[in-house]
Amino acid sequence: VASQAFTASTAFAAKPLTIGFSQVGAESEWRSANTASIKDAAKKANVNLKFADAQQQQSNQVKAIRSFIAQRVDVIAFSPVVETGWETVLREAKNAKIPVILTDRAVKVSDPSLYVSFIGSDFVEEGRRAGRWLVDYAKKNPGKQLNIVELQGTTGAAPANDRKKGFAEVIAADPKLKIVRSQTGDFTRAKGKEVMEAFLKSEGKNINVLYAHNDDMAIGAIQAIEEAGLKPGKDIVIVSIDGVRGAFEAMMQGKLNVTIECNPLLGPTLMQTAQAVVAGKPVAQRITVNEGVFPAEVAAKEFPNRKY
Ligand code: GYE
Repeated sequence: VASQAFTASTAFAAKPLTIGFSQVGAESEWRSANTASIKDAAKKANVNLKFADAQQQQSNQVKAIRSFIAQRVDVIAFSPVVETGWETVLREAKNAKIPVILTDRAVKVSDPSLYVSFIGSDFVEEGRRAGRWLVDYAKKNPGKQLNIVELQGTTGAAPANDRKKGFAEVIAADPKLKIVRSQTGDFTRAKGKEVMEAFLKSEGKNINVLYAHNDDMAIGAIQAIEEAGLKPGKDIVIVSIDGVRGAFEAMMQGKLNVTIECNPLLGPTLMQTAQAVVAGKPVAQRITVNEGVFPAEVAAKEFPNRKY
């Protein structure tokens, strides 16, 4: 239904599409892979890509979207840094009859016609997978209470909200699993390290498990754990999300216990969806991605197959 409003430009399908894309930033290995995928897919699809890096600031994204509207691009795509606060600018795009596609992260808006499609992972499910791995681990290692510290993603971001929610939902089944500290590390290595240092200072040897909303924060935290004289992956069990190369390397060194895959290679699907929308073809409002779970035991075998 939503795509019907945007059929006007179908007459010139042969002319290369112009897509304005507002990226979150360059905060993680995941993000770099996502950016590379989008740029590469645009080139292959002969799409004229106007790429803007928002440096993790919503205000920069709003500015970029307004500039795309002023330039009258064919499609606006963006990965919203946070979930809320988009109604006004998305209505401006709609009034200008420029279709909007969300990639990677979702928005919370009261009017679903403000975007045509959302391409990205199910972050709640990723959080559940992390939780299930830990519940399983606790079953195999029965005994005392397991104190968990949590490194959250960027405050207000869909993957931070949802990964927290899915994980909490699953670990609630086991009273031995308890989150003792939870704080944002903004999805970066530097912040992950800094916050883990603070956790170690206040909780000392009481920490049994680290749950990090992405691999980069886990990698930063691994450094903090080693500097504190502890063994990451052994003294502190570590569960994280993304499945980037750095995580596989950490697993092969025995420093990370499991990574839950989140696929950043959304470029080709974005280009296809944008072309379909402009051609007036119906597109799904929600496009998800298939993803796996990779425990340390399979890391060496899987490493050569990894694409990011
Ligand atoms: O997990 C994290 C990145 O939005 C799914 O953002 C993405 C997340 C990803 O910074 O590494």
